[in-house]
Amino acid sequence: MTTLVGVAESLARRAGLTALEGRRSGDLGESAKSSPTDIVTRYDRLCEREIVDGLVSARPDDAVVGEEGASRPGTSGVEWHVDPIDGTANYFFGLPTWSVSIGARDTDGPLAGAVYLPVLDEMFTASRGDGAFLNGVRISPRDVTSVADALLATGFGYDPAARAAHGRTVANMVGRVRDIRRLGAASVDMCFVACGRLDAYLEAGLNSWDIMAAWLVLTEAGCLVTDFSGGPVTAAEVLAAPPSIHRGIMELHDAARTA
Ligand code: LIP
Repeated sequence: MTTLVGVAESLARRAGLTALEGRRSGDLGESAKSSPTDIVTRYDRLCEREIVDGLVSARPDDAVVGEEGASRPGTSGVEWHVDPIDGTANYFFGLPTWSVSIGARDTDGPLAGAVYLPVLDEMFTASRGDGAFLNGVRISPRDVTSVADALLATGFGYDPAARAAHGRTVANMVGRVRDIRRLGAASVDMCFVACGRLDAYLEAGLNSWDIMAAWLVLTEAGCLVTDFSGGPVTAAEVLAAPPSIHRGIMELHDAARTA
């Protein structure tokens, strides 16, 4: 029987190849979604359809929810959260950091997940209790001990007021860390913390499909993933870092928000 992570991995790879072919075709069929800068392409929809069809055939009793509208009830207690293209703006502009993100959860949290970066041919995978992997090799975060040394990543979401407020917060933080990156895909930021390419990540206003798979990659790699107050993470607030700097990043963010 194929494992949950095996299902996630093979569907993420297949959808990633579909999206890559779409990119090469040059006709992305894009349109605006929640705001003029929040775009969706024909390939977001096509990849979601491919993934949902694959889940229905491999796991007919599971529930599925997807960024482009997929919503299917289930009876097994397992729920899949699918972002067919996380980082659609990057995809549209031809930047390499976008992913296909597929995560499964039950009532105890994330169970299995795959985040696939087609341009880089990088597959991040995790299943609960079994560690986190990049292309089959176990990963862990960088050994960072001070906030001042940390390379932080963040994102801005699409709500204009929230973007402006977060911009001010980030301006208050940038002088206190090594530097700040905005790569443009939450799942990629999170996986990059898990493998030590970044040291910490924080963002507000995400959705379950942005974080489900990468949340597990992070925790299985040994990182802490919480909300901005150190409580249980929700899509509304994500703060991920190795335990050595998690509290420090949280305190810095808190001070920067109210400065
Ligand atoms: C996007 C993220 C990005 C974040 C946006 C959005 P999409 O996902 O991954 O980093 O800042 O709020 O959620 O819309 O490209 O799938």
